[in-house]
Amino acid sequence: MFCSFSKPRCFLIRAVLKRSMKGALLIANALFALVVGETCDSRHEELVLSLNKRLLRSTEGQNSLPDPSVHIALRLSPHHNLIAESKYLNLLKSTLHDEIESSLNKGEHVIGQLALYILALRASCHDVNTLSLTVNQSQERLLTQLKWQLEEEKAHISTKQHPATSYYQYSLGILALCVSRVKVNPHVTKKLLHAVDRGLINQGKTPSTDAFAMVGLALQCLKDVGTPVQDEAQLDRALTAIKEKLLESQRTDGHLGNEFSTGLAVQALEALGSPVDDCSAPMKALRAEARKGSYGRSAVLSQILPALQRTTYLQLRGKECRKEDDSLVVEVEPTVGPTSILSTTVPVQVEVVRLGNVTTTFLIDVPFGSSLLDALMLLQDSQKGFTFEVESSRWGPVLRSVNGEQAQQSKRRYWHLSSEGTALSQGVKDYKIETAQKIAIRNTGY
Ligand code: B12
Repeated sequence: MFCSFSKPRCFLIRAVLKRSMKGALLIANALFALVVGETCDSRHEELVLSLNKRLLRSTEGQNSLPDPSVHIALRLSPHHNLIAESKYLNLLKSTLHDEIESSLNKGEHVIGQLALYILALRASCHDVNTLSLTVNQSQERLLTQLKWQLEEEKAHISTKQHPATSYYQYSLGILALCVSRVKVNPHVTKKLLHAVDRGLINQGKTPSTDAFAMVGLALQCLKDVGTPVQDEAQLDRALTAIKEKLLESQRTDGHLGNEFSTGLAVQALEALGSPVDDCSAPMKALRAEARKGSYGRSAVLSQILPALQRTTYLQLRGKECRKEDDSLVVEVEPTVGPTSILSTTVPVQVEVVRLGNVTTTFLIDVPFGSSLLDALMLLQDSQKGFTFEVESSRWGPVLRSVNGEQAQQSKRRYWHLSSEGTALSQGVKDYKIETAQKIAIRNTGY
């Protein structure tokens, strides 16, 4: 009966024992993590709660346009302040609603805003069918308008080989219909699948992790509800390709794409069945960045919070809004003392590349830590022949015109920003100048 370890049968027994012990150890570890709620970071919950409160605070006394993605993030959270959320929803239903209606009447493409608005309503379990928009004197339900917008975009892709907006917004449109349980035209889906196949999911001219994430969320939603598509295998291929792109986009610091796309990428991976657990590198990177204070802007935070809470936009489909925790309180923001004015200045070279590659270079010394916007204002005031204009957006001011030259979105152009040849990952107001550098502002097509 004794098993001598030299016998082949006993080798087998030993191997099986070893493997099952390893398995048992893994299971025991997982159980332990579950029981003690291990997160690899004992202050994970505390951080998430403080970000949640900060996002809630951003909705108070605001006089700019309410942001539907802020509402979605607040509603996806397990902690709520139901009164504040309901006030914000009313603001969306008045101000944002009117804004979308007015843009549609001007013939502007606002598919992304309309989609986010519908997702925000869904996040509060509001019956989307009770709301309509009056466009060119005809009143139509929100979802009907969204379907039309998608049809227009589909036609635009057929004639111009790209949507009037972007595949990011096109996907948001598909996602909003899918989450609202409205059938998506298989031809609309087909255009998106083609774009994935042909490598057209870009921001500007470079592949975009954010866009891959949004496309992934939309396609996964279609897959989950079993929406009929023309080619099932093509859908599966696209989902696999997107998952790979998202995983490949991981940088050495753990971020997927960059600091600002990691939130959406984590959310998409979660939805695509490749969960990013609390101990993973992207989650650690998100927490580290949040602690550094990089996610101060509410538009940014609204894309980070769902990821840190391991929730996804796909959950809006089955959201019931019953028995919700109502414990979230807005805390008074700690007052920050006056920032010390540093006397050090840094030299900045600003290179403006206009249409036709006409290049002009300006030099200016700016106080250490100035934003690029401050630097451009100093340059403008210094009467060296530099002028500029910005337009406001949810993400802050967007540079629109330089020395009288416009880079219009309607013409698929923008002023691309880079420092020492590397594209900036923030806009003019958030990017801070701490070292001598050459900033290039180039009129670019996308
Ligand atoms: C598509 C896109 C663009 C397109 C927008 C045009 C179009 N027709 O769609 C183009 C190529 C023009 C663009 C430009 C830039 N973008 Co961009 N963009 C996006 C993307 C992928 C989707 C935006 C969107 O459609 N949202 C849905 C709609 C419904 O929401 P919206 O608020 O109406 O969207 C508008 C604004 O977001 C605005 N916008 C787009 N990008 C940026 C960037 C900044 C700084 C600002 C203020 C506004 C802005 O254009 C959108 C369409 O009108 C986001 C990704 C994301 N995670 O959100 C990045 C994103 C917003 N962009 C980003 C950046 C950094 C830029 C640039 C600064 C890049 C550069 N180095 O030049 C420039 C802006 C330069 C300037 N002139 O001020 C960052 C912002 C990060 C941050 N902390 O501020 C993001 C998050 C991407 C990333 N992960 O790095 N972008």
